Amino acid sequence: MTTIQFPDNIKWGAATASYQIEGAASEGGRKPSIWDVFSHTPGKVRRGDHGDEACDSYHRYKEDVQYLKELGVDMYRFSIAWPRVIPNGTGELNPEGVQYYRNLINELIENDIEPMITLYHWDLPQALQEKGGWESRETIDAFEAYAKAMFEEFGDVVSKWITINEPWCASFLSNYLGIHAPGKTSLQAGVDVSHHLLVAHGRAVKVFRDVVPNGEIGYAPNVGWMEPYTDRQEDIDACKRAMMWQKEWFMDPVFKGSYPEELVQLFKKEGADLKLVDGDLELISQPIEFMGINYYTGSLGRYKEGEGLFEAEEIPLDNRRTDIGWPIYADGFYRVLKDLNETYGDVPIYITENGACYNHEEKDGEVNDKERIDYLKQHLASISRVVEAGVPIKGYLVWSLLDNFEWAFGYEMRFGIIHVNFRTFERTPKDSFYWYKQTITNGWFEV
Ligand code: IFM
Repeated sequence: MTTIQFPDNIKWGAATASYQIEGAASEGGRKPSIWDVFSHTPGKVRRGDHGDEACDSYHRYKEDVQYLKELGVDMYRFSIAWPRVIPNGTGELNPEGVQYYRNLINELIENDIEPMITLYHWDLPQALQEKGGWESRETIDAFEAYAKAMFEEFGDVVSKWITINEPWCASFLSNYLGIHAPGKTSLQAGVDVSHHLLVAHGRAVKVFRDVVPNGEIGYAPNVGWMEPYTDRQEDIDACKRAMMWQKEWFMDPVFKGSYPEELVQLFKKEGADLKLVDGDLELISQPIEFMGINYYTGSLGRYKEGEGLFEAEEIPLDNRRTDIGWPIYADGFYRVLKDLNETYGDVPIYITENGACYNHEEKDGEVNDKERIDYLKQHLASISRVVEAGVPIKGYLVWSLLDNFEWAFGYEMRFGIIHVNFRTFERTPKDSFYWYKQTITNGWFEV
């Protein structure tokens, strides 16, 4: 047996997002987001699933907080639904929507759990989409006003904030690959949205300094890892290009104040221009307190002529995949964190998401999800290694507290450490819940 140990000061947590868990889509003054519209469009989400009811957390948040308390976490990361608090995207605050989050925050604090708020986890008010959505710079202004209002409402009791979750998904997956809302398939739209999201991040950070002077703010990009298949230069270059799409494109502007020129030129060759306005890069690159990292998967990569934008062919390390089909690559987690630290320096890191999709069902009040425990053990072992290597990891938040609406996969794909029956909304903690609880209590586990 080997003991995998964590420092005493590491913060443990769990994460969710508004559209994935809240439900109550048309209650309390909430108006539609782009995900309401997208999920109700036939053919966009498996089985026609949608977030109308989701996990019904809007009504069951107290029960969910009790599970967090039982789990023993230090932090809970959740997102605010912009269309719940500002239903039209701009204008008046909706007091009922604001009250819901105030209640949730109070409940967390009363139970000694620190809230970590994400401002944008993809549920853009549909009213803004109708005016151009993130392709329009007006949405940046709207986001700044929304962020300011939330800082003013909650900044006195919540100190940790995340501006944008997974900007790669909210831009390229949603506007170039067409898989997420709003479902566009234009590279120019992907590039425009990616840049506007980063400017919106910068504008929110600027306001945050005035409104919550002692708070901590960051953002949460998703990164995978691609390890060259051989040490042939063409494989190394192909992996570098593919990684650049998630890593350098979304991190260089924030930490270096520039976009990677190689990718700017590659997009240009494909007919998509990066449109910078004076002052954008200064805004985007304002100092932040932490980087949030979401990691799930990785692979080997080999150069293949004509393969996608980057001529990089993805080759799984072996045949181990989670139920959503993503290759398992725990060592990639170590490598990507090490690499980020070497590239951007000692920026404090929260692992804002990491977890696995396994679709075990509940049987006699139990869910035996050994595979998820194995996945968590391997990935947490990578965290322990990278901490020992000197990378400043401040916290780890498992994705997710609950099985929930997994976007284009609907409810078929389960990431929770708590099973949810989507007919009755009954919650059943899985074996992984108890394993994680034990790990939090001990600060170590054995392999
Ligand atoms: O469910 C998502 C989450 O909303 C964003 N990060 C990845 C998770 C699993 O796909």
